[in-house]
Amino acid sequence: MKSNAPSTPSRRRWLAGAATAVAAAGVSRVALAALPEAPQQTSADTAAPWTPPGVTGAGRPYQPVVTLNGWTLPWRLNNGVKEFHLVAEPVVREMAPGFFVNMWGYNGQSPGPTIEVVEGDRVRIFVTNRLPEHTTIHWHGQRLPNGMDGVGGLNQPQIPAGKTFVYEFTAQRPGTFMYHPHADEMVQMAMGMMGLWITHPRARHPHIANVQRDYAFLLNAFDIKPGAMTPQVNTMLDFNIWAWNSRVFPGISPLVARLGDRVRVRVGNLTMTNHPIHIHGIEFEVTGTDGGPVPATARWPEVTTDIAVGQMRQLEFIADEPGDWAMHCHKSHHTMGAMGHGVPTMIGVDHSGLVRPLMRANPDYMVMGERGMADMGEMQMELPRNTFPMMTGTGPYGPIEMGGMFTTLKVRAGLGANDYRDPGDYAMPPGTQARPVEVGNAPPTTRAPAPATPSGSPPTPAGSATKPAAGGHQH
Ligand SMILES: [Cu+2]
Repeated sequence: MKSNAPSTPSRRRWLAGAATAVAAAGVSRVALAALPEAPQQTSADTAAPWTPPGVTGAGRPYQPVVTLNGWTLPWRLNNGVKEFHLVAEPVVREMAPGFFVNMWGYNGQSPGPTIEVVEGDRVRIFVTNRLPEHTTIHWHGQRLPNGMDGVGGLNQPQIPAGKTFVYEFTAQRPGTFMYHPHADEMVQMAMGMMGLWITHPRARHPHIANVQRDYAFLLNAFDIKPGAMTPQVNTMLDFNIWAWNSRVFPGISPLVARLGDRVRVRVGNLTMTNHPIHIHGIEFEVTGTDGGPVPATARWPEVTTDIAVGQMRQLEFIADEPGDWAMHCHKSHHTMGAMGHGVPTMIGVDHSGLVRPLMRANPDYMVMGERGMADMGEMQMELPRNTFPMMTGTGPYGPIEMGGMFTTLKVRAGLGANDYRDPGDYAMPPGTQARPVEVGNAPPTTRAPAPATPSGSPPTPAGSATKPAAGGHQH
């Protein structure tokens, strides 16, 4: 029998069983014929949420997750087991329009596709290694047998280049998880190898609300010299490209919500530093971590929440203010591109006398930054090939002066329930926008007089403190 002959269902079942039996030992050529398809995604657009065909899994139907500039990996059902096929391989990711980077990822993209299952599902994941070196996958945050945890050398032999291994376990806890290699981790994660895993609750869960929109993305960072295409993999802290799902603004899709929707945003951090994620216009609560859902009594309102390295946070809010609201990492360097990195500070430096001689030596010489650096957002300076400007993204009123870890939350009335399309710029009701005013003959500003000391007494000399008199103990 030819190994590529169409398999009968019973043969497929038998082979899947055989593949499980040889977990951590490589799958034979014959068994490969029974592998589930490994769909590829080449577009960096946000894919529509994936709804399983005809089946809703082990539990009730769920609101599927929308992975920002990503997609959900389809599965096939094999004797009640959801089977997935991840292929670890070199990919080219377009991080922003015209900015292409050599990465390592899964199934054509970095990050890899989101795996989306229901609590209690039996899950079998085939992992084919098409990298030039060995790899493994660790299922961050999952309850599973020790031999499925994916730490190369500790829990399993590494998956050699060219081989396929299979992982199998039951998705025990509902929540948001991540996956990434636990093999040559520094290099493989610096190259973009990571993905999201969502487990929906099987039944109504006391600490998990129904939401109308459910977004997910990973924070990741790269060190890519301007003009280069391949990240520096040994960088420890000095990254220059700050990304969400390996995309940088203006390459990041907006989060679109219908007015009044309850919105969940799942954010995981696989960079080398923490990221305070800030959303304008609304208040949110952290309703879950990779450790599980947070009871309502333990939540508090926030507009920024810090997401430490290796952590995942679920933010939830009611989208009850229409508009285009900024949403970004609050570390201001993380909303800048590579060209803002390592530029000398020139504020207050008058180097006008130097410009002419410098331009004689270098006709491309430019004066930058002596009045701040806002000009950089407008400047059409010639960039090295294949990078993106220091500040970038343009709104209806000019340059937004943000790139990297930035996007918008677009809240609109009257959207369709499953309409995730960018609704365009927000039309502000008349009279609700900051505007210039004519100040006429405004009086000149004067420096306020120094405050008088109480009852005209001389200021207390530095270093001596007067103990306030305590009531009832006057001396
Ligand atoms: Cu940040």
